[in-house]
Amino acid sequence: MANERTFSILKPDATRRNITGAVNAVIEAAGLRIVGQRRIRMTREQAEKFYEVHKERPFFGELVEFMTSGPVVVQVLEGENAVAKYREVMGATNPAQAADGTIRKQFAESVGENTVHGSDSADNARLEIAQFFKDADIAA
Ligand code: 3AN
Repeated sequence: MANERTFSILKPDATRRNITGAVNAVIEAAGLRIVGQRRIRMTREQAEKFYEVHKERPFFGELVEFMTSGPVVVQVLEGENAVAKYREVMGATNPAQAADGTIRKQFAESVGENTVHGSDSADNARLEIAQFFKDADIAA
């Protein structure tokens, strides 16, 4: 698998607890390079668009509330097989099921407040990156 990019969000529970550096250390230790990074306050419109695939799910309202409840750090990560690698480093959605050493096992508070987002495919990574970054800011 060639060099690849994925999209990451350090969620409001991470900025609130001042652990963004600790999470970034795990990301970098796994061999992923942070090639784009910006701390933002997501608008309701941005959060609803970002999580559009989940809009019929019972937790959608709660998810949008949470993602707009405080600052987030949006990131572009690069590395060998970055999409799958980052999913592995994040761990299972529910921290109770996440493997030892994963970000969610170490830091996540609950299935909703689970510290990080990572794209689930290379196609979604491209779309998600385009929602939050200009090409010129993340040029190789
Ligand atoms: P992942 O983030 O591991 O790809 P998804 O795509 O199933 O997981 O869910 C997207 C986000 O929705 C999760 N990161 C989590 O914040 C939230 N979420 C998923 N399942 C639940 C749930 N049962 N209750 C509350 N929030 C949830």
